[in-house]
Amino acid sequence: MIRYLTAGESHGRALVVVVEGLPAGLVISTDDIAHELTRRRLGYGRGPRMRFEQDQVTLLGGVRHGRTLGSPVAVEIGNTEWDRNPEKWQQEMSPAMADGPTQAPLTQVRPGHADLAGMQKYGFTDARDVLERASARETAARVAAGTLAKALLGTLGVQIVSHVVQMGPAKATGARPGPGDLDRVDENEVRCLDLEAAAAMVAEIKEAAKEGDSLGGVVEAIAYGVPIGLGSHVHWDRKLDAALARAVMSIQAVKGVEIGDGFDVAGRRGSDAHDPLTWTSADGYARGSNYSGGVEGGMSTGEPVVVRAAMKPLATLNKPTLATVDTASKDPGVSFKERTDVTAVPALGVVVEHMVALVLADEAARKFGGDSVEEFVRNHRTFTEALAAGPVGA
Ligand code: EPS
Repeated sequence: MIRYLTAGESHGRALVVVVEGLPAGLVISTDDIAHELTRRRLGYGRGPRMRFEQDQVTLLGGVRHGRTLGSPVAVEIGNTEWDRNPEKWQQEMSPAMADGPTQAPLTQVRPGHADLAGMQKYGFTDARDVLERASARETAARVAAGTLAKALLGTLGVQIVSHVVQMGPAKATGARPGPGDLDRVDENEVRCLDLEAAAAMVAEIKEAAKEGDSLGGVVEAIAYGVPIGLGSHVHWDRKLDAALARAVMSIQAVKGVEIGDGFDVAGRRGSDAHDPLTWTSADGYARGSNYSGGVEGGMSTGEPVVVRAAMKPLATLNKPTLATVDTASKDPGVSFKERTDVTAVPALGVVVEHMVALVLADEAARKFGGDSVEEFVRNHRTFTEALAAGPVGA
């Protein structure tokens, strides 16, 4: 089973992630991780930090000569802000007692952010003690872990893509992209294949930017080639859709998760809400549609796994207008000003891909096991062959 822990604050020295449970022999490089981190940083609507933050990747352990050793893999993602702006951050975020306390505590908490609840829960008087970890910068560490998960899934032929389907009020229509289609996506743009919708999305972002406001939206991730039988119907905490929902909901600012056409089918009749089955001797089973998003009874069906995530507009506004209270003086006011993004919805797509990859890799490791990649792949092949030859068939 694949476990991982992330640590690190948004403006600290670095983020780190330790991934345990990967088999030996997985081909991985710092370039692979850096590539995915770059995709996460780009996307139209990001703030100025994303242009100068460089995500310096170091593999600290678990990889030798380009392959995993079966030991925990540790990845460090250095914050270039730390070195670029030493006067600003190195004392403010220093672990040493002698460097504190801060001269500039943040007390005008942002409505909708973790600030107030975090201060109340942990007994802090400076919102920075909360916001540094609540920041979506932490998703860089998850994407690094997810790159390893994607590589493992790649040995089984699984491919995961994502696209933006809604930005504020602007919605995309049209077909779900296939594995190769996303090659056409410009990672600097809104990451939407419906070009008319993409233009409307850019217009929405420009408009919100002008007003110092922020935008939410919806992304969709699709995993192709997922083996039949990941997850299980037998117990609530073994259901694949439940694991996906938890993982995706845990991403900063996500307020809704949908598997397949979950919310849409709720409004239909049963006769029009399920995926009809056919069987031919040449191709085995086929489903005429994929309303279920590739998961039935908590198990993968072999159809593409489809996960959608709704992100609220970021609570940090470039022009703060939401009413708040200063936690020190209790005076009314507007929240403190933080540099921020107009929207992080395109980046969310990349993060969802990697959280989906981590869940699917965990479930695949649980089902197929193996200490080496060779054994993992062999066990998958044996299962697939036995399934095709078995009484129910594939
Ligand atoms: C964020 C605010 C911005 C974003 C940051 C998340 O950072 P800063 O306040 O330093 O300009 O750039 O996102 C990232 C750093 C990242 O890597 O995604 C926030 O308020 O959460």
